[in-house]
This record gives sequence, C-alpha cells and structure tokens, in this order.
Amino acid sequence: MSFADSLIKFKDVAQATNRNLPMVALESTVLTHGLPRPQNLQLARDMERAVREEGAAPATIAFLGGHLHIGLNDADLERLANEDGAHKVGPRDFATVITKGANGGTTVAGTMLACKHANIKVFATGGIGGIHRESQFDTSADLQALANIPMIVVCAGAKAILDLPATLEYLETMSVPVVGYGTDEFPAFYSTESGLDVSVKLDSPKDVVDFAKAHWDAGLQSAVLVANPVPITDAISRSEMEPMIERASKEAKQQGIHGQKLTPFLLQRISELTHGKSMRANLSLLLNNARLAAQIALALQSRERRQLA
Ligand code: PSU
Ligand code: MN
Repeated sequence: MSFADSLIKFKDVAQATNRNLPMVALESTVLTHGLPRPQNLQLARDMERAVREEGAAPATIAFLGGHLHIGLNDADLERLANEDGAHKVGPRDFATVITKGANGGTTVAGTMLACKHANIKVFATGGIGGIHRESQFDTSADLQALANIPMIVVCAGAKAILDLPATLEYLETMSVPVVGYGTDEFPAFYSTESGLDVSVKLDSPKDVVDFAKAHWDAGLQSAVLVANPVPITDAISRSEMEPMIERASKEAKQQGIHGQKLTPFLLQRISELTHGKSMRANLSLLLNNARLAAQIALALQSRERRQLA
C-alpha cells in the first residue's frame, strides 16, 4: 500500500472535493508553535473562513495520531492548538510522527510535502523559513521544499528574523521565482519594505497563474513563491523592527537556543518587545495571504477548465 492510501486522511475535505471547490492548503506549525494561545486557534479559524469567503476550500494540514490529515475539523483544530506535546513537523520528521503515532503541526516544507501527496497546488502561510543570521548552517528545509515541489506558495516574505539577502540568493540558486504581488520590493514579513528586489512583479491572481504555468511548462519543478506585503495599516517599518530583531537574536544566542526552537523563541520575544504590535501584523498578514491564495486557487481552476473545454 502506498503512503497515500495507508496514512493520509481526507475526511474533512470530502465535501469540498465532491463540490469541485479549489483547495487551499494551510500550514499548522503556526498553530502549534508560531502563535501563543488563544490567538493561535482564533487565527486558524479565521484563515479557514477567509478562504471560504473567497469561494475556495481550506485544507489545514497536520498530523493526528500519526496520520497525515488533509483538512481538519474544528475539534481537531482546537485539540492541536491546546496540545503541549505537538511536534513541529518538517519533511525530516514525517517518519518520527508516523512511527510514534504522534500529533504535530506541519511547517511550510512539511505542508508542501503533504500537498505533493494530496495534489494540492496552492498554499498560504505567513513567512517562509530561510537562512538564519547567527548561524548560516541553520537553513530551513522550507528552501529545499520550494526548490523541489511545483506549487504556488503565498507568503508575506521570509521571516524578518532571517538573513534576507542570503535567503533570496539561495532561492535564485534553486530556480525559485519570487513574485512581488503588487510590489517590486521583497516584503519583510512585519514590514512592506526590505530594500531587496523580487524577480518579477505581478498584479492579479490570473497573472500569477499564467506565470506559474509558464514556469512549469519551461520544464522546471520548483515552486513559485508569491510575496504578498502585509496590509499597510498593520505594517511596522523596518527601522522600527530591526533593533528588536537584533536584540531577540542576541538573546537567543546567549541562551543557546537553536534548531527547531529558534523560530518560536524569536517570534515570541519580538512580540513582547513590540508590546503585541508584531503579533497584530502577523495575524493580519496571515489572513491577507489566505485570501490571496484562495483567489489564486480559483484562477487556477478556471484556467484548467478553459484548457479542458
Ligand atoms: N513564520 C511564522 N511563524 C511560524 C513559521 C513561520 O511567522 O511559525 C514556521 C513555518 O511553519 C516555517 C517554520 O515553515 O516556522 C520554519 O521553521 P525553521 O526555521 O525551523 O525551518
Ligand atoms: Mn532551522
């Protein structure tokens, strides 16, 4: 029996599949490790609602009892949001949670691997992982997944805590186009500006879909990364953010925090240092990305239907 048959559960998206709704994948590390309670559960529900309001179907992806779930019901979301022992699951960790029968939130890379099995082409997240500032060997598996899994990933840039120039260079090396959605500048998660260029600026969901098709038709297997700036009303300027990021990064180094624990530590510490302002930006950009991903999924479905007709 293949991985898909034995381990994947599609039960909470069956209705959407029957109705032929385009699917948008949502990650769950943000729920288990990225945001504090109770904002995490609220946000997961709000993202699902935002996708539905646009006319698409959300599929939050996570491991429950060692099974990979494509789509969670509300009780599952609640259970994951309040569980202390949930794993943070990247591709490396699939076998761990499967063999332990454990629960876990999938990272961007883990969610992309799940999407490959489930044939989902559009995915919304907050910020992708990348190359860390203090130790460049800490390079997120998200970059590897973007290099190898052909799908459209909507984010608000890479997490601002990272070495952004190095992260963009890596994406270029791996032939991952970085689309600025309505912008020439790579957004920096909490901030709309970074001083860094995207590889192409596009202005509509249809243009994103046409671009992605052209990219894959050219023979590439990499993802198309859509960088959608945080809504301006919730954005925080880079100059305001930088000192906080520097400070949190130094503290992490002093306390010897690294590996999987680094991102959750930094996000939490920066939220404290900004008195919650960074968290508001984080929630706002996640919702904004869910909406755009839904619009892109609809545009992709109509393009595929036109091609069949
Ligand atoms: N961005 C956030 N919050 C998060 C993450 C990203 O604002 O929780 C998560 C994503 O799931 C991403 C992961 O895939 O952090 C990257 O972790 P690492 O740097 O350990 O690869
Ligand atoms: Mn890492």
